[in-house]
Amino acid sequence: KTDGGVQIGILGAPIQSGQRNHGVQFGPEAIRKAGLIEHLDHHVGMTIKDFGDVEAGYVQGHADFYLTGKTPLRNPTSTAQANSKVADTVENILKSCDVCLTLGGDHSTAIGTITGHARARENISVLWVDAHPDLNTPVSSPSGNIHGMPLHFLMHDLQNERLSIPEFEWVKPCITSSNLGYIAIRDIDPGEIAIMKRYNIPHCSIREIDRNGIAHCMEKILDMINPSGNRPIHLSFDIDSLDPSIAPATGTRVRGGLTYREGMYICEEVARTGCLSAMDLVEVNPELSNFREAKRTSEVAVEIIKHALGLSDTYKLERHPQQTRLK
Ligand code: 6HN
Ligand code: MN
Ligand code: MN
Ligand code: MN
Repeated sequence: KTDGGVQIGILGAPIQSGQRNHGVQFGPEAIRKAGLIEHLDHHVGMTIKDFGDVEAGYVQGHADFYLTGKTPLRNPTSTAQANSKVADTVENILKSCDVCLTLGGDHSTAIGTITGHARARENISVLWVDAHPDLNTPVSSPSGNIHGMPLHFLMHDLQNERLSIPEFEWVKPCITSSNLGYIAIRDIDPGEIAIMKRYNIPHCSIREIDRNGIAHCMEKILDMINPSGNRPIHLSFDIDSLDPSIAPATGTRVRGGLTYREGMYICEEVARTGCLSAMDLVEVNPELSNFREAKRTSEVAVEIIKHALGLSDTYKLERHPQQTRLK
């Protein structure tokens, strides 16, 4: 870091083994092709460093699983091994960069990114923007897909729910219910509702956004997960939080999602905290729609990232000229 500006490290994580749709491993490529680096480059006070893609090493058709009594836990080996590399790489990137941006891949990738982030920085808070809370345990999961379970590996409160899987042993709990917040959730499994209530996990569902508006919701949720205003924020953005009409190329579409501006507003407010320290942009699957829709989804992903990094014009217009960094 030479100019005192913000250094952004970018990592691709083409992980697909956390779910069963082919194509989500092409998310990083699709987002790059939509012009990510070109859009981020040449901004005064910001340097971009592309670290390429992690080797995800998934063998198609290779399906190991654990029987949990109800559904099998799918692909634990591939998912654990790829995420272990993601964790090491994110940790490393954060040694030289202010912000690490990871392009998924499915949302199991957050096991790696949050672990790496928590190793590199103390007291992180996680803002989970998603149609789903991704809080299932192997037993509560209706699908056996690990992308619906990343947070149970990471939360202190849920360690008793973990299966003992040797490949996942490196994952240590690093977040609690007071530093995790949800926004835009609307498709929540019964086991997830029970956990959210038991541990009082901060959330603004899509219904609360309907009722109180996105501005109020962002104020509330940021205040809950980052009351002192100085914790490093991990923004985990699942593209399916947006309405499927805006971001159709994704594996678990849920109607009634965020509008385009609501999605961008969430990111602008994160930028405004000046605390963004790591970000995931996950679940873009260019194979699940036609070419035009896939392109549109990737372009929206680029916009989401730009807004989170404080590069939207609307945000710049409002920003005080004295403010440096992302604030
Ligand atoms: N995602 N709750 C469902 C499940 O299978 O556990 C859906 C999970 C979706 C996960 O979108 O990242
Ligand atoms: Mn998700
Ligand atoms: Mn989701
Ligand atoms: Mn559901």
